Amino acid sequence: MLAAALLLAGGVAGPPPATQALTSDQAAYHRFVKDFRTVARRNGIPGTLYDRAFRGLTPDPEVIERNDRQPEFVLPPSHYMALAVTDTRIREGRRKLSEYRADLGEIERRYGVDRHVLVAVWGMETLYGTLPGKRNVIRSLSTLAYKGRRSRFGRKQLLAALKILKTGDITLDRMTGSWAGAMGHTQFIPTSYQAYAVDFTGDGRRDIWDTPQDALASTANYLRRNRWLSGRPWGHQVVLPKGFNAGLAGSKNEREVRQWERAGLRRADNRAFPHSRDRAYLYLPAGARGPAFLLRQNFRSIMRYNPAHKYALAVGHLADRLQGRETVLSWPDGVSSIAEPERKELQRLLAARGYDIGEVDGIIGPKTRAAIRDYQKKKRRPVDGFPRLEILRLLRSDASAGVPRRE
Ligand SMILES: [Ca+2]
Repeated sequence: MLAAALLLAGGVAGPPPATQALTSDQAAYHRFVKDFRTVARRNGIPGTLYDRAFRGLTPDPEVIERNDRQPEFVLPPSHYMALAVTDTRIREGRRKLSEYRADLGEIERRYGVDRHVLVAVWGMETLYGTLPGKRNVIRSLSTLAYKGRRSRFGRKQLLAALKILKTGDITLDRMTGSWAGAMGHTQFIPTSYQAYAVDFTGDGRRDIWDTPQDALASTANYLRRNRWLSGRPWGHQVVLPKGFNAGLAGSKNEREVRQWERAGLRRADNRAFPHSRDRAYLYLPAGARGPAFLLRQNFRSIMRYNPAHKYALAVGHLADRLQGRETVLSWPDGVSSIAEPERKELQRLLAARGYDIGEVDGIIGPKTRAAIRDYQKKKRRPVDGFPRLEILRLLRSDASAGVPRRE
């Protein structure tokens, strides 16, 4: 009650909805903020800084919602790649390579990490800084910290975030990030920031929020400190010989590249394997009939950034595309062949059937996915909400047959 009263006295915009659940939620939040102050003080955070950081804060309902939400489905690698390595990301990435040519050259010299990989991480994380997340990091992290399944993570990151504020690298109002507290151009969580962020520009501030050069150098430092090998590729798309034993795939079955060569693997682009004494493992994201990849140490480094194969594969593939290598990725279901014009066509056809898909922009967001799922249900197809070529074909044939719109 007291906390709720304090909350209202704190000048929060508008009274909270009069539900008991929300009131007790906010009371619990304010109890947490009060208790955590002691923890922060013990860790060297001045009380004045703490009070300023929490002034007027309430738990962020969207963070609670995102934290509670179970992933509806997991994107299979083929879909993920198609949505990640887009024409826009390639075009914008090449523009950034040219815009930051000199700085990237210096970052490469200092850290030994390939500029194309750095720009690819930047593109994957925030679309080159255009989607950095605009949430108050202290609010997001304290919302995660006070209850729910990420409260340990939230507490640890919240403390780190307060320490960053104490250093003066960033001001409170500029410390923004994603709902999970990932910050800046290349999305560092506070503890990663503390461990790896660098001041590339030499102005005394490690500014990953507004200085892309600091963010790129910080990412290079992160990768190098996570065992990046200078001058080595992340891996290669490969072609398996006929009758190859797919049981040899998997990260536990690492061997020298030349041993894979002897087993009959060759590169998809027919070039020779460099550094053939390095170790690599075989990855088959869509089974034995899909594309195959030999993954090296630098792939593992990228996975330290985000521990998902498909993420690191998208970074590696995007990096290859940025330097003009046209890797051919063919997937059994042909999904990756759905390019932007087809995605827009798919959206137009769904809209014509009465679905609310938002804007026809070629971006498969929540509304388009929901529409695809509904359509799949009606068509008695597996319901996964993905822009398959098969779905586009069905929509086209429905459209030409004049199938009535949905009610
Ligand atoms: Ca700086």
